[in-house]
Amino acid sequence: MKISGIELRRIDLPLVAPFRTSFGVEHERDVLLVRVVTPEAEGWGECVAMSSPLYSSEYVDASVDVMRRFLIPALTSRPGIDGYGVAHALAKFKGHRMAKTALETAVLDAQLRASGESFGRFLGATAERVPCGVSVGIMNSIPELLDAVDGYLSEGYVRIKLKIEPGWDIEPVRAVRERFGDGILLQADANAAYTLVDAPHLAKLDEFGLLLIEQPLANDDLVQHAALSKRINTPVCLDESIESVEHAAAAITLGSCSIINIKPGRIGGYIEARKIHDLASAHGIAVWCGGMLETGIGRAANVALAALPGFTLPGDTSGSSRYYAQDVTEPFVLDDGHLTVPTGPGLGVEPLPEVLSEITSWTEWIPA
Ligand code: OSB
Ligand code: MG
Repeated sequence: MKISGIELRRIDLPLVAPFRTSFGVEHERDVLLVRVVTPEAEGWGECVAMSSPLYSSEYVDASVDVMRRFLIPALTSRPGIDGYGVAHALAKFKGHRMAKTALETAVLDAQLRASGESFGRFLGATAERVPCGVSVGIMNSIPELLDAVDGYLSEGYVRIKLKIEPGWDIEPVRAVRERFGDGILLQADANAAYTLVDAPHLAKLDEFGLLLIEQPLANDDLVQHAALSKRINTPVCLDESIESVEHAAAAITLGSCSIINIKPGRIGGYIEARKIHDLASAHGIAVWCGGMLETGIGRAANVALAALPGFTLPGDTSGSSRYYAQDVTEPFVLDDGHLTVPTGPGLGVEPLPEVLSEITSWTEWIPA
């Protein structure tokens, strides 16, 4: 495939409600979209970096800069590039996995649109629809939290994830368990807000029968996660710590986690995501698909990934309306707690042109 050029496009999407985590509050999503143009077809990718480097070191301005100066020239200078070649062509540039994922996805989308194959089929999806969980932000009060959870359960979400931080952990989890009972699938996500000194405190979550606790400790601390795993009964799941298949192999060997949250943007692409899925399956480690408040573009790709057989836990693949009043694509709508895997060529969805032009704040065309 010969790339004619790549368009970068920044859009602003207001969230339906502020989303608060232990690292900050989001009121709107500042999204960088990538459009790869080839003579045969065009393809889209979504960069999941956030405005500030709070979840990881990546942030949108840096993604634009590294794409424009390094990543895009390395792709457009290769006449025969295809989806499988992208990671290799970009490997010499360290980090910036979210930027690399957006480019790889857009190249794959173009390639698959040209060949008529769906993203799910390309990845090896085996399910036609996937069960969906929802990630519930930190709230101002327990009654406010219970109302939010009640609303999501009425909409059909099959699993609730509560964001936690020191001062908002045991009591909100207890309140949700008491109100909604032991029948709901419940888990917590700390986004690295604790240290190993907090192990006795985190052990107080043991009585609530959580599916897992996600990323309790620092991003770069596999050894202490292994120590924590021995001191609490709740299964430890890693998010931020796993940026590659090598990290996943190390975490499995060390016993740092028994479950992995796979977010393609965090690990450099959907092909790397599939490698982690395969490795985890071989070791009996459950995986599920995380999210980064994606628009319909990133959501389509995540839903396809979540349809692989090792994704045995519900993902943060919520419906469009959980995030946005107006999504960039046709909305993903929950049906009996599930989303349907798109079956059209490539991602199977594309931005609605009128919506896109309304919310675009900036574009740049980078010719080959
Ligand atoms: O840690 O999983 C996380 C959103 C932004 C950054 C990090 C995380 C999240 C979520 C929301 O939990 C997942 C989603 O619904 O997209
Ligand atoms: Mg997380």
